[in-house]
Amino acid sequence: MDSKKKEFIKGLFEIGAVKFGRFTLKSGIVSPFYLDLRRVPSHPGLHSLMCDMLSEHAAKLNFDCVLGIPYTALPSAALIAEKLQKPLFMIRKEVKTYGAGGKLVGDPDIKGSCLIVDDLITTGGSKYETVDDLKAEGFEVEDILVVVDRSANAEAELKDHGLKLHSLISLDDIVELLTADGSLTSEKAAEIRQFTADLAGGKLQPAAEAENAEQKPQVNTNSLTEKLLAVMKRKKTNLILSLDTEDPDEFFSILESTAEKIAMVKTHVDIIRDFTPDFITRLQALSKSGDFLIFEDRKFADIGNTVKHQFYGGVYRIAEWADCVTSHLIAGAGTVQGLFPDGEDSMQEGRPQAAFLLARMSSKGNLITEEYSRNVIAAGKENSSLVSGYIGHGKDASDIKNYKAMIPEGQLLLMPGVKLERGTDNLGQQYLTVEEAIEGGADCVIVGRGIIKADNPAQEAEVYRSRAWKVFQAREGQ
Ligand code: S5P
Repeated sequence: MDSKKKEFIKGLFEIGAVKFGRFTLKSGIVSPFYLDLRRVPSHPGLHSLMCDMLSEHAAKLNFDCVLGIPYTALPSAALIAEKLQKPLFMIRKEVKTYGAGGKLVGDPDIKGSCLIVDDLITTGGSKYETVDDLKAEGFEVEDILVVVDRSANAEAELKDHGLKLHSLISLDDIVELLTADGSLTSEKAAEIRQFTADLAGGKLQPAAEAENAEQKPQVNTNSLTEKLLAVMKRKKTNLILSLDTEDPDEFFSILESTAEKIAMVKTHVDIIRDFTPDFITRLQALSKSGDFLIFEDRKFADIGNTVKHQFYGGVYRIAEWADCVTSHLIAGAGTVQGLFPDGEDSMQEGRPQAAFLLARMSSKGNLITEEYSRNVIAAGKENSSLVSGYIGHGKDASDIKNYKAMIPEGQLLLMPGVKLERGTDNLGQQYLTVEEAIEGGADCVIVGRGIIKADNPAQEAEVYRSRAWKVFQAREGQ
């Protein structure tokens, strides 16, 4: 795969134009991936890369004019036409019932062979209407150029109709690259391949209109969740280290020695003594080299406007470096909406970010009621593009199971208050065992003093990692 293709696919993933999870297409078919190239023109760098690639490809073909199918492909068709100095046409989506001209927008005196440009192709059939419209207007059509070919057999199908399909990338290219760089698990990759094979084999029948239709996530996953799950799979760990120390030297010494054991490090950045921005630079470098995410346990709780300042501004500028954060919902869903005021698009440089909501707590005498937990989870489900899951706890494994049953598929349960043995501290913290937490349904355990106060934190982290992962695998295997 050439370097432009690689850069383009990574860019698509970063801006959320490619997502993995469970998505219901307009046809009702549940798809394990989601492609939305409508986002691309809003990212000028990525858009010009895409249009360069399209123009390079188009330059090798023989045609007289260019036609873009609305809406996503219109700006790309315009840029190709501009670059190659060919006449541009567009086709109307809505039928015009008055004035001159039918479906075609452009100079009616120009004819010739027309290159059709579109963003996606799922089935060959979806392009015939445009081909027929063009022919009815006196054009010839031989070539169709799309950005992503996500079909299994559109090329062959179109060939039978005398049309040649060209694409910049295929779904296979996306799956291959994102699996190689660890953004996608091999299980998910296999699921996607199976899905396209089933689609091609007619086992799943898409409605023709599904192609450019609004695809809405059915439940409840988002890119940060996928990224966390990919790290967990890759490193075989569902351990989150809660590194609650005031001493930055101790912080980094423990983090360096435990990095390979953890999926995320949970920080309370406001307890760090003599905080300087260097702390963040170092933390980010380690997160990259050690392949773990950064989870700032800020427990936002204020109205949306205030948390916006707390997240983006101040000394810590948490939004610039945290992959995820904790938030209460006592002030209502406005709190998470304040964290991500433009939805997923407010996230930094396309880096996925999300919140975990405190739906239950581990501390004795906390004031959270069953009804409150339920309402938090309902609001988290409503905002599932911003909420990856919940912090929770329970009396025992069976209590956690009941709680887990309330959590929608696709969202995660993270559990603090976990040690190797049950117990309490002298300030009301209550500990369950690793096994109780995971058997009950926790997807990750959050462990602080159990590891950082051990004589050898690295060794202890391995004990927690292996115990938690073993139970998790046994549970997931069922
Ligand atoms: O209910 C909760 C929620 C959280 S995020 N109970 C908790 O203990 N936590 C956090 O988990 C707490 O702020 C601390 O950072 C960590 C538990 O640390 P430990 O030392 O008791 O394991």
